Amino acid sequence: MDRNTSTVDAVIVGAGFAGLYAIKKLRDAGFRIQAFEQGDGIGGTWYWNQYPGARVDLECWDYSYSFSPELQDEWDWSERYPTAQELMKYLEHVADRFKLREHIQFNTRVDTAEFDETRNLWRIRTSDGKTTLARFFVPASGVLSVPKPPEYPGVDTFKGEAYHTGRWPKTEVKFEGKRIGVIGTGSSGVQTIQALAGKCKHLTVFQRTAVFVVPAKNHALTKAMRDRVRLGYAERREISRITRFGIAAPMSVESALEATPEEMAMKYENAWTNSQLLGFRQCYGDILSDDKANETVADFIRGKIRSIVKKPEVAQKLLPYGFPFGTKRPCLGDTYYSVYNRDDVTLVDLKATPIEKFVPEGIVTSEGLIELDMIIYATGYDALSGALTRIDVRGVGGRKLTDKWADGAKTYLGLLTAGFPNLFTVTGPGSPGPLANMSMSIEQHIDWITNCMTYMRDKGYDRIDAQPEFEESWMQGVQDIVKRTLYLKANSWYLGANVPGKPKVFLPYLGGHGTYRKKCESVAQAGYEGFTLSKSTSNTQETAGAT
Ligand code: N01
Repeated sequence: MDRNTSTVDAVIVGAGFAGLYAIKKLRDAGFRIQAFEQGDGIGGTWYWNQYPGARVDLECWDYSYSFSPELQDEWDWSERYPTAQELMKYLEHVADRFKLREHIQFNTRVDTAEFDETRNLWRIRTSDGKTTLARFFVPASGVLSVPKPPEYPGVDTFKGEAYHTGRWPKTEVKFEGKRIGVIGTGSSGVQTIQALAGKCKHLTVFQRTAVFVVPAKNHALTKAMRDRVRLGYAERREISRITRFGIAAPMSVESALEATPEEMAMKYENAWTNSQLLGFRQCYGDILSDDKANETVADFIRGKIRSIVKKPEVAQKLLPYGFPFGTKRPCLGDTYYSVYNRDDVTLVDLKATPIEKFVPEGIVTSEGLIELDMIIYATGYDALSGALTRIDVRGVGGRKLTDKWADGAKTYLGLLTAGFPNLFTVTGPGSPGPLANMSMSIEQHIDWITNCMTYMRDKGYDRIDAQPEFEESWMQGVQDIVKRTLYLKANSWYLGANVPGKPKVFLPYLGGHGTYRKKCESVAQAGYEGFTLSKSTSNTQETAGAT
């Protein structure tokens, strides 16, 4: 073997929440591992998303690792929804506390991954020109990590500063005295807009689709608050593991259609006042499955928007229509709607006045030129499958992953895709992924993967592949579940609808985190039902659950 090639048990991609936990779990289980990270530091999503106002929208108690009670006890969060900077500090602490850095090669991109069928090894080539041979390939590269650029003529001709929220520079960006345009009003746009209003000369928001923004009610945490949560933390985590969204939030089973107007008004007022991401969805069991039930929430929030935004013509543009509440991820924000009462903020409704082109001085809409010094693209991501399809992955018979996924990504259980043995996806297509608490989902995936690799090592197997018929049936199940909901009515990134040319297939499993966890456990207990396990040396093959 030449000096440029090394061999390990597993290659991990990424040093964010998923990558760090994969490094810890697999190393502790005795596997030799190598992780590659494109950035020059720890943090993954939070490393790249240092845009103004960036913070998580799940409470810190839930959006954090649960694997170590000691870590849980010693880390003091400062706010209910920590900033990207605080999350980075937390992840850096985790990396140092568990001595994970030594396994990570920074500033290194994985370019290609090719499966060697004769030896059941992945041959992984990286941007430093080196090759790593690995039995297992674990891309933990995130579900929202490939920024989607805007698709307008002349984008490159703009002479001012231009940034994507998902690739925020590490150097300081100055806003004072500048005319800034923000394109996009999803979670990233909403946070950026709130943070920049009043901090620059003029802010112009280019809105294609108005979103539902519910109050964040972020606040600083006191010692008493932290102590209170710690008292019941173990139980909170246990409950989270069996719930639909991976957090301990009770979901009502009542129908909104059977509620009296007074009851409903009280519940919705309470959800607005004591807000959190799931607040409205907790109120009734049919909000995500029945149009009329959903409209009661949508209507309530539209009423709030009208009451906050002083100019009726601006309020009108901000009213979300055309998709049910919750089918695009709702955003959290405390000042979002009131920002539009400022004289130094302008809202451009792109449905009425579309962008025609970019020019050196700014953006030309159907109403003329808007001069800008800076443009911020909050235009989202090629979600779920994007990070994996950016790598040139070739499986059995040299088949490209991009060819296999040309009509939509397919996996069995969101864990393996047939024809690409020993490649484990983490919170990817076919898993609850972003529709549940990501940190809880990540731990569940990595635990399952580690147990599976350990089982294979103990039994002498060196290859695992998903059986195509199980994969088909799993993905069919994913589609069957979503058809019973309202999610297909929105052009969301869950559906790939935000990326021109991407097949429109709903990728997350909507059956719930708890149900999914149980299914994964039962598959493992049944000897990895639906997977084929084999040994290259003896050519022994075991097909679990073959029909
Ligand atoms: O991206 P998005 P995001 N011209 O895809 C618009 C997580 N997250 O980065 O709706 C004009 O949601 C697009 O318009 P439309 C969270 O899961 C979490 O904001 O497609 N506009 C939309 O308004 C979130 O859901 C946190 O019509 C264009 C926006 O850009 C996910 O990441 C913070 C356009 C994109 O919204 C993604 O959020 C941030 C174009 N050509 C992110 N192309 C927290 O935890 C796109 N748009 C708080």
